[in-house]
Amino acid sequence: MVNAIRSYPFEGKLPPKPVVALTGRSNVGKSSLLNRLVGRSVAAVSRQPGRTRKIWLYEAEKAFLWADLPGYGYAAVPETQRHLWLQQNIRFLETVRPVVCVLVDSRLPPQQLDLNWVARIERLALPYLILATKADTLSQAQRHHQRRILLEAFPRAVWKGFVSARSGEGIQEMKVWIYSFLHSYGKSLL
Ligand SMILES: Nc1nc2c(ncn2[C@@H]2O[C@H](COP(=O)(O)OP(=O)(O)OP(=O)(O)O)[C@@H](O)[C@H]2O)c(=O)[nH]1
Ligand SMILES: [Mg+2]
Repeated sequence: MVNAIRSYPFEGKLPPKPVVALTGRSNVGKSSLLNRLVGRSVAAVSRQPGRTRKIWLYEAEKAFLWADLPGYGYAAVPETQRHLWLQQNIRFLETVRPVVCVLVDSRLPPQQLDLNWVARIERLALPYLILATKADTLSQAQRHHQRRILLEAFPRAVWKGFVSARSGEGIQEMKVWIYSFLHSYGKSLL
């Protein structure tokens, strides 16, 4: 059972659970990954960047809520709209303080926008994972190459992994990792 609960800013109270947020550039595969993670097509997906226009929260796990965010860096919406999305994403990080999944396209070198986003997350002292998406499209050689690049570009990520919403690669590992992380993170906050 998956409840798409509400969009941010919230009305009323949220369940008192930590939040794990899926963030990244437009079209990197956030909503597709969310659907795979919860095992149902609850979030809208599109080939066109800029599909997700609000921050949506989903209640699918016992221990935490998932959040699916609008992407950053989509050039085909007006600058003012992009700015608004970014401001709202930042406010969400500041107020909700989620564990942040930063999705990066596994076929591309680290993008400046991703590095800027990670720098913001680090300034807020939030834990973040790097998830290299669309891994089903990579050859073994590309994967090897990309692994090295990601290790160098994001040394302070608490976890890194290849994921694919299409093949399911990395999904279970990622979930197991998040559960165990929240377990110890929750304790460390006490
Ligand atoms: N090959 C492959 N394509 C994928 C995968 N995940 C997503 N895609 C494709 O990437 C495109 C964008 O997917 P979305 O999930 O809508 O991306 P998003 O990051 O939520 O995009 P915005 O909401 O616009 O920011 C779609 O055409 C998906 O079919 C994957 O694991 N493998
Ligand atoms: Mg989306």
